[in-house]
Amino acid sequence: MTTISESRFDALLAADERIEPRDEMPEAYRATLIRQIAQHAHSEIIGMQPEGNWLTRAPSLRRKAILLAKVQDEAGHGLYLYAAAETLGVSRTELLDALHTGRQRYSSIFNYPTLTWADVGAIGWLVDGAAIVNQIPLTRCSFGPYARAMVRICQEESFHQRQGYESLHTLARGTEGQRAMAQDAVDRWWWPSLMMFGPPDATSTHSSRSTEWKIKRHSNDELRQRFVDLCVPQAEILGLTLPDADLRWNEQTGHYDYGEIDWAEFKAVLDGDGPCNRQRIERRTQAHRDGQWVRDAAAAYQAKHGQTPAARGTEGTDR
Ligand code: FAQ
Repeated sequence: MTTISESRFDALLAADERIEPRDEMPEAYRATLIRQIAQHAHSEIIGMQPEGNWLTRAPSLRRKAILLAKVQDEAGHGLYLYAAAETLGVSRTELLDALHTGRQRYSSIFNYPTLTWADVGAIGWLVDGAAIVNQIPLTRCSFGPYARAMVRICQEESFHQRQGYESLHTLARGTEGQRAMAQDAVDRWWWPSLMMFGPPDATSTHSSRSTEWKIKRHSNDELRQRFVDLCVPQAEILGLTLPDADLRWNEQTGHYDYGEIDWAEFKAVLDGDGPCNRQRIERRTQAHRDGQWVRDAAAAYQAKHGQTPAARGTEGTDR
């Protein structure tokens, strides 16, 4: 039986209007949004770690300033997304607890190590690049706070993507050693970047419902293909090779064909067995413990003055 609120929800969806936090919504819609937005927020703050690893070793003051700003941007994206999730009636404390205890996920990509400086460029080009392709359609997602967050986040990520590309471009045109380092980084980040789009459509558990609810506008495989098509000419300009012998233009489809993705590796990373899973969560929980005094101070201020300090939201900014 359809209730009145459900039919209003359906009418808003059919009219391509936004669902706002004040609107009644099916519990499953709320739950799937909390899952996705939380996973996205967690990815942003865990994503600070691989790049943060190079802050003290950036090769010049200019590169260091750019990287510092990028890592801080990721923290901002995380906070923005936690705030979007909070509008669905869940607290940031609960979400962080779910991350720390493994009940919620973060993107598989951040379980890979950054072994050289070129990895920072490869993350900007490929990881931010994949994130943008995946997230631009989310600016039209049916849930208002998430869609609006995506507009701002994609703008910043476009900048991140360009600085990564420019950094790799410089290395690729540098000494032989720098070129080799850039190629090695692309070799290691290419396949994990394709995995960021999620499992193949045939095994994607949430896609059909999320599409009906207009959270997802394109399937995982469609967006993955879009990303491949964008990257091939960009790699040619860099003068670097994408590590896939099966990559070739297909006249019939008007797209690049690409090789088999190692889904066993993706599953292993999701199950906690990627190269850096344990290290990432340990670092995150340690940072959370280190930030306890900040949360205590904010709570004491609130108790004394009856209001939240201007720095409300300090929780979760630690890394
Ligand atoms: N990693 O049924 P589907 C960034 C899970 S931010 C881990 O297809 P869905 C910024 C999925 O949760 C990058 N798990 O799922 C940055 C589900 O698990 P469950 C983050 C994954 O939700 C850049 C199961 O597999 N961006 O990069 C992944 O419909 C540089 C079945 O999958 C977003 O999160 C994965 N890659 O589609 C920061 C974008 N893929 O619940 C620092 C928003 C799938 O069955 C440096 N999210 N799973 O246990 C989305 O668009 C969607 O959630 C998808 C997955 C497309 C990721």
